[in-house]
Amino acid sequence: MKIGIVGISGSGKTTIFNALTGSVAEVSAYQKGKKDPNMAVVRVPDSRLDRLSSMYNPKKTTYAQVQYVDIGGTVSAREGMESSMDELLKLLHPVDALVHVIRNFYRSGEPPRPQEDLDTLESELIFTDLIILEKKIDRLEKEITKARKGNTGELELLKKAREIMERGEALRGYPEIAQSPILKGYAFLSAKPCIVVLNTGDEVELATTELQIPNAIILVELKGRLEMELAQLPPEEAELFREDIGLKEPATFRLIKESYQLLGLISLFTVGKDEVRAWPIRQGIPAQQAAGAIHSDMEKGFIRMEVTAYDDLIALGNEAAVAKAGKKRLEG
Ligand SMILES: Nc1nc2c(ncn2[C@@H]2O[C@H](COP(=O)(O)OP(=O)(O)OP(=O)(O)O)[C@@H](O)[C@H]2O)c(=O)[nH]1
Ligand SMILES: [Mg+2]
Repeated sequence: MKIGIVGISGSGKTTIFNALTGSVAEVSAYQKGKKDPNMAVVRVPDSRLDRLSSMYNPKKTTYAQVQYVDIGGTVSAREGMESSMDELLKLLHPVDALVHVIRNFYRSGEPPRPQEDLDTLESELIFTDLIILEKKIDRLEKEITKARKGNTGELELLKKAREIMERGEALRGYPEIAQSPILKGYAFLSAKPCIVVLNTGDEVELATTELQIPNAIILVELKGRLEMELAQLPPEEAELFREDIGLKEPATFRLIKESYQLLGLISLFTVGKDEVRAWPIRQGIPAQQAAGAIHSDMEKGFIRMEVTAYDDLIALGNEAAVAKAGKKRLEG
């Protein structure tokens, strides 16, 4: 499961990437001609896992993970598309969701224009999809008239998608289309779930309420540069600093948690003396498939799963008490 960090060039993508990962990728590198994407795996903070870990005292605690890819200089605000569409498509095709970073700080004297930047990239995504869509509709229509057969269901769905995008709307707001298995292979950019990160500088406070956020987009505001600097400090120092400014945890935690949800993932916990672990599973899948996330043998030989709800465990104190209260569930 991969999340692509996109945004207009110089919006602070690499800064946010560094804040998320604690790494030290060079900022402004894209402008200097470095085009390779930065990649990192980040653990998903989870206070429930921390609590379980303190209960069971295991040798090892393993967090769920999310992978981020920082894609350099996606679009230039003033000049429209800067990098070639093909290149962008190649990089974005495999990602499952997008984090769209928009600039909300002064840069070389230029005031922030978050709404304009947001709309620019949003239109680019839709525009890119429309080009692919038009070609495919054309081809399908020809096939159908020539052979008097063909996939009319697919054609109808593509036409519905076109209607939506011609109104300037992204497909992600229409789950029945965006998540349709028929269209999955196209990997439409505007169908990918998206979080907008308003990257606010220390010097300007812009009310987020002024931003018009398209449907089905989650907005997270954070101070990218400050968070990056904190993420690069030794943890104890960063914590002291945070206490000083009244922050309980890194602002990026919220972004990581939202990312995890955006991917449609929830955690299944396993506990024991050796390891307490959060396993990412797709929300809503049956117990047997969930067991498969832990080991494929467990899915094959699956009979039933005994489940304890986290809240019951915390309320009653231990597994025996949960069993005694008749609150263990059998699933599958
Ligand atoms: N004041 C301020 N400056 C920031 C902030 N975030 C990033 N910058 C500055 O903006 C410039 C660009 O930041 P990057 O993180 O390299 O932006 P980018 O989107 O990765 O840029 P490209 O990869 O070149 O497209 C750098 O000089 C950063 O120091 C912020 O929150 N506040
Ligand atoms: Mg960059």
